[in-house]
Amino acid sequence: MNGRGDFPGTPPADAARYRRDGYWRGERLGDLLRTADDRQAGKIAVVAGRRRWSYAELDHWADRIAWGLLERGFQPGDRVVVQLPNIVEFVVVCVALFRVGVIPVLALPAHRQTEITQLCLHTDATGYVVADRYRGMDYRALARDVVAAAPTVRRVIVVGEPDEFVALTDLESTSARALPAPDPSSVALLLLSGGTTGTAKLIPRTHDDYAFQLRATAEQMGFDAAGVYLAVVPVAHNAGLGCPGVLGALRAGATAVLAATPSPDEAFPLIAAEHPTLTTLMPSFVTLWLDLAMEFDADLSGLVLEVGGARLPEQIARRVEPELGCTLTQWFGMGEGPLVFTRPGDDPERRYTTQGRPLSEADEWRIVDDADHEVRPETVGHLLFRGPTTIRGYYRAEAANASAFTADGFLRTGDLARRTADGCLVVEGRVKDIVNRGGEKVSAEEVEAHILAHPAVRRVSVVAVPDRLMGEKTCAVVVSGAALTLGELRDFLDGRGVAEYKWPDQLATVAELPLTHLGKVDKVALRRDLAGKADSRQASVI
Ligand code: OOB
Repeated sequence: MNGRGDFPGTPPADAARYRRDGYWRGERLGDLLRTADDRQAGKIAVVAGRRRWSYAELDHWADRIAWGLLERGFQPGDRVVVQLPNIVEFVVVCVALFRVGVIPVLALPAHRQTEITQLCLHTDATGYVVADRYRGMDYRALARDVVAAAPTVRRVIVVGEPDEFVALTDLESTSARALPAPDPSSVALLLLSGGTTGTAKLIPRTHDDYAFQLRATAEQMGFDAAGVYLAVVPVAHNAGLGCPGVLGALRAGATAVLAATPSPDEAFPLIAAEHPTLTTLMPSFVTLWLDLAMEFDADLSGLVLEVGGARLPEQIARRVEPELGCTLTQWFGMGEGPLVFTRPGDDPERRYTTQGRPLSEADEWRIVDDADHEVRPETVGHLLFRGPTTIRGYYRAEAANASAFTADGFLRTGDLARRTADGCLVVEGRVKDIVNRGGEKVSAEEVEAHILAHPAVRRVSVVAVPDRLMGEKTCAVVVSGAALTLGELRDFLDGRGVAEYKWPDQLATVAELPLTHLGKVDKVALRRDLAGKADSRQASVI
């Protein structure tokens, strides 16, 4: 166990091996933005909107926030929930927290009262950082509800107008103090898992392992100080944060450009203005970029795309390079640490049809049958994963840990995959009960629990239905005692403070849910029934 028994860490023998072989090098994430020479100090680190910040400016800003956090009594090891969009403050706040050894818990801007309160309670968070308003949402109102429900949250820090809370500008301090030097093997940040359970599981990533991920992904993508990384996905998600993402760009001494969304009307002008060399996209947006590239007359040459988070259909993959003029790499990644991807120099067939090879030689992966026996190449099975970036246990989740890992420490990814004859991974499906909605993961169990609280609902099952743009959407299949519309159901979830991306896109009412011989809802049969009804246009799907 690690961090006062909060989670099982990497066993000492494996940790020693990862250090001996140079994967873990004792780096600290708080050293991001520090500048080795004067030329680097003046270089642009972050671009957002019309503003540009140099390494030196952000380095000093992060120090002032770090000093302010210490002045206000934040201690190394404390947890602080950070819910910020793609703005420069996300970067300086995270780096300041790393410098103090306070652990950011990275929530998504889409999360609402239910999710944030759960995160605060689960981690005993002492602080919560928000923007005042963002895309029509007042996060101070959200903070009021969270503080009332989670008493450990002593301070809410607001980027912008603080109302009764503390403004980030007031928290900053100019009185320099010695900063603690967190142990590189300690937890640097907590990421949210694309979970399967009723509440999100938290992923403890250490300075050592995350620094390795930042360094190795950048190197293997050919991304160095001359690079420009464009962040169009939420930077709070591992894909845009650390593969190499915004933090990897800063570690490499490169420039990170922050965009609010991947929508072509924002992304394409930014690409024309800033000439990024690398960006990360979920497959749903690849389709949208292909649909609209002609209209915008976009020139994407010189850009490498990292596409992952959900299945990229082969026919879409094959269109990317001829139609967009950029280089495609496919990624299979998880917040839990496994990273498998094609490199820009890989043969095009490999890049169009597989998710490539793992990040490091020290990564071990197995494809197994239901009895955990390894299967032959080209045979589909369960993907298990272990290595220097992959966690050995979730944070404060003893029961989930017992089933999510094998006895010898492999993560059960919940994904179905095969290994090609030349050693590449191809993801073929999954067994875990989630809806992968354009890369955003929705736990069926979590949504079912919320819907079941509706007085008209007797039984419910939440399943994925295919969607051209999003890949999958969410369908709630209910047995109800009274009339219920999709709108009413969505309003109900809104009222419960559930993030909008988890609300069902469709509602189907049925007389009974099909059951397996064990008495559990038979989701395979349910999906088949839904598809059949949709085909014959008899569905009560709204
Ligand atoms: C990324 O991370 P998460 O934690 O949001 O989601 C992980 C899950 C995987 O277990 C798998 O079910 C799905 O997302 N997934 C894919 C995939 N890549 C991820 N399913 C099919 N094909 C793929 N290529 O999604 C993530 C983290 C870092 C980099 C990229 C993606």
